[in-house]
Amino acid sequence: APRTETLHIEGMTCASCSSFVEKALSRTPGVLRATVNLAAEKATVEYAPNQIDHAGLKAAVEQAGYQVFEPD
Ligand code: 9UX
Repeated sequence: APRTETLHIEGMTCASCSSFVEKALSRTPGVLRATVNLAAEKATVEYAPNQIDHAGLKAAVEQAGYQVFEPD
């Protein structure tokens, strides 16, 4: 079954940034749906856990040029 995860993304300063991250996540294999809220600095990602995991989602964001904030 699909899972939904919220990622805290840092470094997005305009609507083009959030649009870019949204597209990057949406094109990532295993991602079913991704929406990014610029003001909230959050991405909501629905994904297939047998195809991608949290680390993979984080890597996709980082490859797009942004950071994922991970609280300790
Ligand atoms: Mo907006 Mo983001 O001009 O890297 S696209 S700041």
